[in-house]
Amino acid sequence: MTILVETGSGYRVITLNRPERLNALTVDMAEALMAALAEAEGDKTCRAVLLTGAGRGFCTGQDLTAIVDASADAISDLLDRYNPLISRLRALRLPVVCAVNGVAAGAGANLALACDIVLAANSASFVQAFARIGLIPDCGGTWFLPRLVGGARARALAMLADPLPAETAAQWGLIWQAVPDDRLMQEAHGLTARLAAGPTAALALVKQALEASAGNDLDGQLDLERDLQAEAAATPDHAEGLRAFLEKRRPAFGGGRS
Ligand code: T3D
Repeated sequence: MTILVETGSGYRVITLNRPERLNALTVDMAEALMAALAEAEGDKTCRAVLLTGAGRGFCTGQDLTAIVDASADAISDLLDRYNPLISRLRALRLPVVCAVNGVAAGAGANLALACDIVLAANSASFVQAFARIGLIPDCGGTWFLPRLVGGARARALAMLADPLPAETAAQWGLIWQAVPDDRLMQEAHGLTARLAAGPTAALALVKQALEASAGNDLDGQLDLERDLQAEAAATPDHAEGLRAFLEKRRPAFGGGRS
């Protein structure tokens, strides 16, 4: 099995599972991931997703052994299979936490960056490895990098293809946090459980609003916020949040979503 799926209380853990190849991606694996995300979203009891890797790596991008003799057309066909995975993660109506347990290289780095909140073990690193093999960052790399770390750092990361240690990645804003290796999974589960107990519909609307902001001017974004806020305001979790505030207690969000 190229991925493993575990159902926890309120969330699912998806583990990339080709540890002998540092979880390098194959089309089968991308399709299995797509199916697992669809199942998570379709299960009303699932309110968050945690993505991680088995073994000492997170994911080293395309399995290079599979493309040794591939034509340029075959490579672009391959990206037609991977790109929907990146779009799906961004549009998923559930928060996705990524626990980067080791090296994240090539498309594997950008798979991590497509998630909502990225935690990494201190020993992990992020490598836009593409230039090492004469390619350009794909799977959203050229979109995520300048937005997360600015143009100067994006260019150096993409052109030099040097590993960026997790702690620097956190300092630069590429990821949320770097944590000691032995605390990574505990922290990641804690964060995912916290999100799973949150106002699920509102969190999905947060994703939608932030995603749209990249293509909107301020007026457009203000209009979108007004519309999405009306949707959030109509949820039982908003009513519960207000009641909890007035009653000076913690809210018990049901996470109802359409
Ligand atoms: O081109 C297209 O089809 C379009 C799509 C492109 C998307 C992409 O992701 S392109 C970028 C692909 N990824 C890379 O270029 C990274 C390749 N890997 C590495 O450079 C190194 O493995 C790392 C720097 C990430 C880690 O190095 P290290 O020394 O910690 O581990 P290692 O010994 O290189 O790897 C362990 C094993 O995993 C090794 O196999 P072996 O020798 O024990 O049998 C290695 O070959 C294998 N492995 C690691 N990454 C890949 C891989 N095998 C196939 N494909 C990989 N991506």
